[in-house]
Amino acid sequence: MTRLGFIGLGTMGKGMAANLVGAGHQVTVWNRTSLKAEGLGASLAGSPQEVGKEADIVFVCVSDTPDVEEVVFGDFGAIHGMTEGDILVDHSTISPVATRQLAAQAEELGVQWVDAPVSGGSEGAEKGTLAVMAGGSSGALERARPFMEAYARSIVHVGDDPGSGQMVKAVNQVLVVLNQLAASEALMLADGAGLDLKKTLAAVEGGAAGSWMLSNRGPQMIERDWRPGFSIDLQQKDLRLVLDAADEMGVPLPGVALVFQLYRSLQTRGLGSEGNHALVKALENLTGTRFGG
Ligand code: NA7
Repeated sequence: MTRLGFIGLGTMGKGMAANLVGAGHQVTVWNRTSLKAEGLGASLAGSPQEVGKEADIVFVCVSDTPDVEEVVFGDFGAIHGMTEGDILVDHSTISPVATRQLAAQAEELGVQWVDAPVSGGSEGAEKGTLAVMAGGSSGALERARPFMEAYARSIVHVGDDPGSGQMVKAVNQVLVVLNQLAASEALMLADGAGLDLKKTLAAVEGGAAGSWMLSNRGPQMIERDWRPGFSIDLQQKDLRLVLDAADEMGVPLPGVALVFQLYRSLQTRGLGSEGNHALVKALENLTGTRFGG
């Protein structure tokens, strides 16, 4: 039986780990805040290193590049417990450039690295319907795939080069935030016109204007429910990665740059922990009006 490990039980990781346990797999977990492992039904390790020792495949889902470096290569990092032939699947969204370096470091120790960021929000993690964009060795991905199917509906190998998955996630985030801006402007217009927002949404979501963002976050926006499926702070971290990558390549992304600044204005107002659909509040702040409710 393949032994699994999971490091990082945040909004995304907890749902994913719960689905692995629910599918009957043997899972050893570690989270910096150990309380979050309660009720999961997995064995709790004392360190990421212990997870590495107890598992053949280690999944990681933490916030940002330095956090992955810490839980994998830090003093008590997972890599120190892993052995040749083990696989590390990184579900965090981090820098594609750093991913190449981390994968090379792991490779030197005989550990294969799959960069496999996800999309689908907390709902996707809980319901097991995430979309995974994976880069790195296809052999390693195929070994991990049957387990990942516990929380993912779509798992696409996008390239053999480490970091390809992270680069596709950058592409994904361009689409996510521009859809979010479109949903925000559209609902502001409908609200300004005095339209029934729920009926407006129902009328347009099935046509060419439909999107996951509109159907899933539109109703939350109308209710002014700003609980995060994905927080503004993490969204902003992703946009920084997108803009850095685009800048390096000389690709202009004017729409993303605008959304980055709008989210920045919300962070400055102390709203970084709200959901990314609170983007509409940046538009409200332009006019001093209040949307929906
Ligand atoms: P959350 O809900 O903010 O969770 C972040 C997780 O990462 C959580 O388990 C954190 O532990 C953990 N974390 C963050 N920094 C560290 C360090 N330095 N060391 C150990 N553990 C750490 O984020 P999401 O679950 O929504 O997203 C996770 C990733 O998927 C992110 O890259 C997204 O962009 C996509 P804590 O519980 O705070 O102790």
